[in-house]
Amino acid sequence: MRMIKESLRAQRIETPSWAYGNSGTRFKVFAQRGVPRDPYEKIADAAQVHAFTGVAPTVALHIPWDKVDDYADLASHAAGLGVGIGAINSNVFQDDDYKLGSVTHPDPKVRAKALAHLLECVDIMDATGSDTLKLWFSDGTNYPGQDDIRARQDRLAEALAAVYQRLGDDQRFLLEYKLFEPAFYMTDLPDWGTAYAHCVKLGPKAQVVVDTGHHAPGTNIEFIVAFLLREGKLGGFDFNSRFYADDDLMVGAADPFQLFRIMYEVIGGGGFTERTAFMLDQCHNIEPKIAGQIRSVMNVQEATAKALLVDREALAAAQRAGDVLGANAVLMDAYNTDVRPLLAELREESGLAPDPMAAYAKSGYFEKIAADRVGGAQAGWGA
Ligand code: PSV
Ligand code: MN
Ligand code: MN
Repeated sequence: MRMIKESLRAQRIETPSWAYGNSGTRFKVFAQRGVPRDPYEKIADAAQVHAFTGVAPTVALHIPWDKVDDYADLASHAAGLGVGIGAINSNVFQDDDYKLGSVTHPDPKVRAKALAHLLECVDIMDATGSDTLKLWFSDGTNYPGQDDIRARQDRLAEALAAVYQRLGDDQRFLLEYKLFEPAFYMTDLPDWGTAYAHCVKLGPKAQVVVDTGHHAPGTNIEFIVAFLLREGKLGGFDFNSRFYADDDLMVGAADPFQLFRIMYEVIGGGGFTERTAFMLDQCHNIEPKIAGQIRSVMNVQEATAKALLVDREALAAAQRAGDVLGANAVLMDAYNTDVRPLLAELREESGLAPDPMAAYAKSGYFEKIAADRVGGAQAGWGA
């Protein structure tokens, strides 16, 4: 139990700046009271999540949603609040120029513009001390014949190589794939295999990030995790839940068992280290933002605790003996354990309140920001 507690205490979960702003669907963005008006306030909210959970010490930025004049100043603001800047997320999907793609666009001028943005993101990493760049491309086509699939792969490879060249010694990029949306016929980076192949060609500073909402229904995500870890190519996660498509709901809400299975593979595959980025990529359309993030962090902690509880010796023995039911029972025993008392105890041992949700509600922070902040900003996504 001591080892399990130590592992849980060392866990690091990164929250996304865009989770704190107003968001919604393409039908409606619901404005909430108290949402941040600028990146400085988003970071202040992220610091609250860390203050009550103790395991969320970094916040990811999305550029240009979090554009500021002085990124070093933003990083020191974060440090002053007890958090750091995590992954820098690029954005080559919201300009009119990108209608037919960004780095895969048929027009070299648009490709050059997209690449310049990606390189600017590395400059922002330098200024903030971030070591991780996250690349997601909305590139793809809507109709067969619209553009040449292989030529687009060549253009993608060229851009990725240029970004890779620009990375410093301690920096890396995480390449994100997504099955579909906004492109509906063909996506240029649709799956882990495509992302993996590009990363393998480039080298160790290119790794794959698994966004749990980016797969076809029924996909065995833990298999992907196990495979990528085995190849040294799992860079991290964008955690969220989905019922249908890229729903961006709170992680562990739709399928806590899947989250447990993923964490089980992470731990077994040696991925439970600081080299794996455990990030949330969620939008809270109808629920309160900070509380939604706290709940999500707790869901990841619970899945992790259960995965750590698996009796791996008993499991290996059952597997060696070909005991199908016995092996499954070992896994299910861990999953069915109520780990909430363990986590409450752990928090108290670290000087935190045992129930972060209740402690945050009691803190009065929400009432304060609701009174202070008028006209909060949109997250940028889901408009
Ligand atoms: C795309 O759906 C995505 O998952 C990428 O990570 C984006 O940067 C993010 O959503 C924005 O919410
Ligand atoms: Mn994502
Ligand atoms: Mn997504």
